[in-house]
Amino acid sequence: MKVFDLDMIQRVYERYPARIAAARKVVGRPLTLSEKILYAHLWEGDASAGFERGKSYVDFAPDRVAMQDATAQMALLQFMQAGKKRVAVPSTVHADHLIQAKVGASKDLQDSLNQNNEVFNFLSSISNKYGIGFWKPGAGIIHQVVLENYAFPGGMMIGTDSHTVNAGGLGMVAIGVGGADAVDVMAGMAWELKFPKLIGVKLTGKLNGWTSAKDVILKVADILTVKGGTGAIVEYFGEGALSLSCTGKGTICNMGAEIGATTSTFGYDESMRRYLIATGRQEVVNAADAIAEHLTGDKEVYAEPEKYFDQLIEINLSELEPHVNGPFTPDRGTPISKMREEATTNGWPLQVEWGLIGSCTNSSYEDLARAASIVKQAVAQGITPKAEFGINPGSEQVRYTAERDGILADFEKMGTKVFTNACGPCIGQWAREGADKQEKNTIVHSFNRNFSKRADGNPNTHAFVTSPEMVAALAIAGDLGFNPITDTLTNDKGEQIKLNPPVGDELPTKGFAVEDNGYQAPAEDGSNVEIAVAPDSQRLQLLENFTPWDGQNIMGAKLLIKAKGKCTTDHISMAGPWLRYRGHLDNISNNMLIGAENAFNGEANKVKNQLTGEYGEVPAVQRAYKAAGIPSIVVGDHNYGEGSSREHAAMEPRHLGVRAVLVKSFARIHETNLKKQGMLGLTFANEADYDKIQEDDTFDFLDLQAFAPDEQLTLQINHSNGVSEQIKVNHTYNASQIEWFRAGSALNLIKKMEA
Ligand code: MIC
Ligand code: SF4
Repeated sequence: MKVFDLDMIQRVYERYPARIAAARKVVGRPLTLSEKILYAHLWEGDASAGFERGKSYVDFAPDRVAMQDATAQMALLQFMQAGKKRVAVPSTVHADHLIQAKVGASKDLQDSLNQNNEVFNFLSSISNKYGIGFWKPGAGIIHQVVLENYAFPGGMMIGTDSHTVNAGGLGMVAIGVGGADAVDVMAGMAWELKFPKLIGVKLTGKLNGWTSAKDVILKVADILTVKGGTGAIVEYFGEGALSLSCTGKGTICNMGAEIGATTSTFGYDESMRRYLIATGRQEVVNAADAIAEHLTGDKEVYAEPEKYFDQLIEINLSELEPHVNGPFTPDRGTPISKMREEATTNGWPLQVEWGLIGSCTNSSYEDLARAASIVKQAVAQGITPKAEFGINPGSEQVRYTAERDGILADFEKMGTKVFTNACGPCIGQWAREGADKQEKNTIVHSFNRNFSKRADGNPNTHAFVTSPEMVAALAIAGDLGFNPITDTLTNDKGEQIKLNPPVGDELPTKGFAVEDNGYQAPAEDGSNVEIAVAPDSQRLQLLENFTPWDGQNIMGAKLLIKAKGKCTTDHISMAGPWLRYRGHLDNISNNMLIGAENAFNGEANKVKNQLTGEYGEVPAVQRAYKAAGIPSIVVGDHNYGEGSSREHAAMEPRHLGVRAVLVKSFARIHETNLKKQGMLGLTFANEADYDKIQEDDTFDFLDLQAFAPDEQLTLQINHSNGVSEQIKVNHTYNASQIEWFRAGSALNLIKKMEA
């Protein structure tokens, strides 16, 4: 097969030496890999000045864009409005999120095609029209398909999914964004990002025994927590990094999303060469080898990293223990040797009911091979697995090859359900039997996120994240406290069996194979392709412009909800069953904030309607404010909007008339999404002011008319007892972002420029 967009990759590499030389001049010291990639992708071309990390807003020119079905709908509905004929950079759409896992691949995929026909047709024809490659349902999970086909060392891409960062495994700077950001790049405009801070992770030693690449990131997540990477690129280096496989590096970068990192990356090395060659991209290797020195950090940097990174972490792979993170948050790490004790102390059910292997994080050939080696031992030794088992291969290429090599057969011998090459249970597309009974139970999976209700909708499911091989061991044992390094299992003859550590080929010895990879190339000239959206469609809705700011201070805004604690994008705009409305803004708005905990009563989806004094569901109460023409605000806690890139979490409040979101701190993508959609995303200047917010409060923005970069805004809180107080709130809007707010949205501004 032909390498996709080889000419683009060669062009990027051709200009690398000059770009790096310019960067060296302005920065005036050795460069990290992250800086090289960033400076090589400046919108202005050769750097004319150095940037301040964590401060400067910089315009970049990413090389490509990736979108998945659940976010592409909104991204492309917006792109349609930008008035362009064709996308300006190579772009792809991947149908992976909308496919449910129920009985197994062939039936599930067919059911999904029937149910989502309208959406898939829309995505396929709009891709065709605008020159976008379309990967059909069943082709695989976006990030695996990107790694296999599109990622290249030293490249820069953005994608409408937070795990776009997976491509760091092939040495890219790949960043998750909202659809409106993708529209900028596809429309041929600059893409803006605050120049990231840099966290260095030095890996020494070598993985062994039961430890895998997943444990590196589980450990890093434990150290940095879900917000420790915010605004930073994590750059991995050291001898330990060289010993990891390319897909293993992908796993580590993938879950960098869970620490809020802008992205993560690794320098170009042998593992990447091997992977590129195995996936048919010798030409990319040839091109990369010619400029290899620019595709990794400078020697001086890695010799004295503390001088060049804002923060430095060191992990010795030789000493790293397998980790199991959870429940309910991916940063709660427990080494397997401590799990029994931790679980018992915290009342986590020890009995494991399901083991799931897959998701964009861990669904490579190597992942399946290593997990299969455990399963095989169990079958051979007469050990009956105690938990149920399901797998989602990452791509059709991986599935086909794994089937050829007998890996899937190993799983099937143990009664494993092989689901479609898609996200499946990872995003709540899992028809788990009995989940509606809401029983307290434990599952283990190799995914990246384990927020409450995510996989099966049951708030009492305790989901734990671990490596595929550990999922296999724990599911076979049916025991969360089982430590395969020290413990034994009883087989059907009553013998005590110790499992050998996992083994598995990094890449298939017979090479990858696939019959139909599921790719649809776009038309050369798509100008005649019609995009039809039925006016009465329940799944798709053409967008209307958001109204521009009227130039007045917002006065008399009601408090819609004061959210307490973790409020991820899953809480703000739930996935699972709601994925079906991702192309219909009004319909999906009925899930707005239904998962958020109301700080005043501890309940979800129950807030006071200040007009009637009665309690109602969040979307309904907000619709009442909207109907009455009354603005409102949302108040939240730390790391608000953590998780997904879904811009629905920003568009829904915008659509329903919420004007501002005021929180202690934001997750990066969500904050940008709010800005792009013309909302006010604000933070408390004094965190303790969160406590001042009462249930019956109304708010006046006193100096919005003077909204300016680096200037605080003043908010007057009017309590129902007649007392008013003023607080200061911070924002990170620069001048052009303030223009988005004034215009009503970034898209309104693009349209204005086109007109
Ligand atoms: C996720 O893992 O939460 C998702 C579903 O892939 C999201 C994107 C989405 O909500 O469509 C993400 O991570 O960005
Ligand atoms: Fe899909 Fe899960 Fe990966 Fe998101 S995290 S892209 S839902 S597999």
